[in-house]
Amino acid sequence: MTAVIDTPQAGNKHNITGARQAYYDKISKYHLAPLWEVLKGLVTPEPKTQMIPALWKFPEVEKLMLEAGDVITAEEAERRVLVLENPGEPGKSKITNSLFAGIQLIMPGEIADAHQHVASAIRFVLKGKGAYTAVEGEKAQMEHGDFIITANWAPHDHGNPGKEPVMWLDVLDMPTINHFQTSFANHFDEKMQNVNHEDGDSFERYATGVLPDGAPAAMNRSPVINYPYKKMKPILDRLKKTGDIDKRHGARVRYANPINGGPVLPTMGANLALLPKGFKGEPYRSTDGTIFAVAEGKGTTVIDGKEYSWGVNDVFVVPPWKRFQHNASEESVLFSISDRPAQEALGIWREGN
Ligand code: 1HN
Repeated sequence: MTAVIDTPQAGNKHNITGARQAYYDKISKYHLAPLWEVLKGLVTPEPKTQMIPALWKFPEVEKLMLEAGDVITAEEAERRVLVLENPGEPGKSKITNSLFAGIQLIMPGEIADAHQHVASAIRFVLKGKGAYTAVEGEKAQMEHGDFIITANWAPHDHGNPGKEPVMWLDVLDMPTINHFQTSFANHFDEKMQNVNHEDGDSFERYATGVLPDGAPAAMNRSPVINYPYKKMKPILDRLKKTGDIDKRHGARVRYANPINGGPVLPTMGANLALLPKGFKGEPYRSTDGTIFAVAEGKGTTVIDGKEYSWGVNDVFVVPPWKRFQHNASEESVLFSISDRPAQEALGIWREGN
């Protein structure tokens, strides 16, 4: 038998390429493919992402969003949301590989009907007063900076009986759910769900140092519907006052599930951080691509060597493992959300500088 040593070293490159290609063509008919041709792209020495850093300026988004108010009603749209598309992957309805983000508008007098789905959602309220989100029987009045959760399969509807347009940031784990191809959804016949818990009920019941007697010992999502900004901001002020300021993140709290201290949702976790005026953060990176929304203040964040200037209600995204560093020219408050809880549950989360 004549063995042809088809290696580039043998100076026979042209020949092997042809032979290999013929082999690849042949095996493809059996739905087989050579791992060795793709291995380096699959198992990379460092996280690789097609996502790129991006920032959405609120004044621009607000103007375009209000135009959507003229073009389509909330009823027609079901949800009047402008998707924040990562420019690295337009058309995929993703801001990171695992998360969806959008800006939602509800005009005075409108209702966004009750539905439920497997994807979990959070709202971070940007602008306007007088709207509510009803979740699992609690009607949460929405105010700037409020952080509202809608867990897997929780019925939810929105309404605006007030006088102003109301806008918020929606973040959903939808790309994660669709990665597993496990999406279910259901629309209720009633436009609005029955509300039997007053505004703030779940916060007072679960997040003030006591738990209702008999509360479950294990719960993989928080029972709190709204973490109001009015209650969170003074905690940041306390941290600042005593100098509890992380060199990378500022004076930061993590929104917690009061049942077990864990993240608010198994797929998404959020933080709120105060950056004192003049704060110049140390560089940081982590494997959880992170979405930031500016609750207060003004500053810049350098992401992967490029500077992004932000102001109130701007939203920006730092893709996985991209180094970032915050600077605050005014005292600022940054909300952030990522898929860190999901990565931690799988043991794959890493951080560095
Ligand atoms: C959704 O149900 C809402 O309920 C917002 O407000 C955004 C994006 C994708 C899929 C479902 C909402 C959404 C969504």
